[in-house]
Amino acid sequence: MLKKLLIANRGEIAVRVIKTAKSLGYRTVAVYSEADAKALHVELADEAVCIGPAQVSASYLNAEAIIEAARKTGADCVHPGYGFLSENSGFARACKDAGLVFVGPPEAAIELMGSKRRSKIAMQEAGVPVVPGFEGDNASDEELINAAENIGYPLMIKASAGGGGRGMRLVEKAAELADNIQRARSEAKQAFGDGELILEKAVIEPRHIEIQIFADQHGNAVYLGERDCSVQRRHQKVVEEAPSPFVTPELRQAMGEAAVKAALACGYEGAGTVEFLVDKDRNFYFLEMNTRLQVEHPVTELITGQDLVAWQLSVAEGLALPLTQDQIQLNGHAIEVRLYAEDPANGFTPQTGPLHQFQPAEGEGLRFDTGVRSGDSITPHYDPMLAKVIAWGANRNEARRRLLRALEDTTVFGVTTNRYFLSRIIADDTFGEGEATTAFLQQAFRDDPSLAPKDSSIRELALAACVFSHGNSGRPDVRADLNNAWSNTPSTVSPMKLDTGDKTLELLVRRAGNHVTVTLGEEQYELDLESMGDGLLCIIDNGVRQRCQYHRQGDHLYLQAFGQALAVRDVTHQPASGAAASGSGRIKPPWTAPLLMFWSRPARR
Ligand code: MV4
Repeated sequence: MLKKLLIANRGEIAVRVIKTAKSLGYRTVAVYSEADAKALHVELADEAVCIGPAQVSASYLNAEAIIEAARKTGADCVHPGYGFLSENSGFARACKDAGLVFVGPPEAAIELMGSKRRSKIAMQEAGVPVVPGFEGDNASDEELINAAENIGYPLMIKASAGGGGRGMRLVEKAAELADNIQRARSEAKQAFGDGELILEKAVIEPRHIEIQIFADQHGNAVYLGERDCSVQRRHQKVVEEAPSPFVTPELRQAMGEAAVKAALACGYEGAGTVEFLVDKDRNFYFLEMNTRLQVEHPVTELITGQDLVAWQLSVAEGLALPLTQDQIQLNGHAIEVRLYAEDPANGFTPQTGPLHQFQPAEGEGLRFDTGVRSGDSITPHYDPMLAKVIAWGANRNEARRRLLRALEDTTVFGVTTNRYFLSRIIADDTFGEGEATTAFLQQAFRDDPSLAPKDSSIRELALAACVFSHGNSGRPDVRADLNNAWSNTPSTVSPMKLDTGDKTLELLVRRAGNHVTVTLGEEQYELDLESMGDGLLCIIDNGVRQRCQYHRQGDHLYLQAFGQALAVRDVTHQPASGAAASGSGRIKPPWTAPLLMFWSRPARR
């Protein structure tokens, strides 16, 4: 009987695994780097061992330190999560040698699937369709060039040791072949220490559809439907869903059976994913097999009602699969998006810094898988994914609607995120029709407003002005306060300077009772302030009552309104930059005393 599980990972997947392990009665051991001492996965585990400094090569990739942590704590099994050492056959072997059960497939299967060339040959022999091409052993340039004549164009050159789009080149015509082979070869040597290349006919605008499989130690294997991961950006998955809107019951069965054949052919055990390219005529081709639990496994869990981590632990312990193929039923539709601390308007640059507030939305059919909470910092050491936001619905549009609401109602204050970009994709008509291929983001979506820097609207700025001018942050009883302090003061006009990061804007804020008029250059915007407090601002805009969330930290304000986020700083009282900025720092505001009383009322505390 297995009793104590060490989770050789961090972040949301460590948290995810710990939750199931605990619920099944396992003791859990977290490992962590010095940068993660206060991380959620460490807090949730029963025991935790520091395995080294922040950089991954010294901690989460440090197999020896991890195995030593297992020995010290008496763990009897190791879950590798995804990434890091999860597909490292040497680590699987080292676990076994140390007397630990590796919650994953046998080393030989990991190793085989690590070679594009060998896995393709093995799959072809097992009767799994593969993309027509050439898989010669350590083929020379000349052999590749000769083989290309029979394949035709366009074709793909792929590094045998590559994967996930790395070491791949598209060649449109024969004249470009030799040069591309040379480049691909030297890149592959550089990146993987192995220059072996294969050739494949290029599939045009394919869909990426993968099959979740499970196998046990008794020769049983099943498939748990597919996931459509066609919406990708530079080989990074952005949206994943199950079932695929493109897959018919017949195609599902054919792909599922092919994936099971793939698993049985390589002596597989545990959770695996067989990736396929699917062309517009619904021909499918084996691409690669991932020998780990994948990031996007929750969508499969939501439509099958199964806990895949529980399945993994059960298979690792030697039990037979919990269900037979005909007991596996798909119910409804699930869509996952990856919420990242990154800036889509600036080339998706990763964002770091304090996460002042992170409040997942709540609602029917929603699941958040996350490894962070308010107060954590997003550091440059690790992947800046904040959460996987997953919605289930009885049908696809119900899942889309719930996911959109979840994205709009989740607050992330402190770092820029891809939240608006994700919302735009889920709301998109092409995506809605189920017509997004792997080319979608690059083609139909390339000019989307979420990908360009945007000036703050006067509407957003007016909301910010309301919060700042009210002079306090987060008290629950501001409605009463508003009525007293605002309604009874005479009408006031005051200037306000807001720094939106790339520019400083000068507003004029006029107030009469709860009626606020904001002017920015030629533009003017009016609203009635209804209530404010507890991070919620309620206004009436043209007769419509609206709510928006905010978080204030001194003169910094984070605001989420109308589906978009805004971070601004009140610089009204800041000294002008340059010579005037020297000295005490604070300069006297230029306006008169009665205004000052109202606008600069000190925060209570
Ligand atoms: C291909 C292909 C077209 N034809 N192979 C990219 C990731 C890597 N796993 C394989 N990839 C591709 N291989 C042939 N023969 C197109 C892609 C591809 C792709 C595949 C899946 C998801 C997104 C993609 C985006 C661009 C290209």
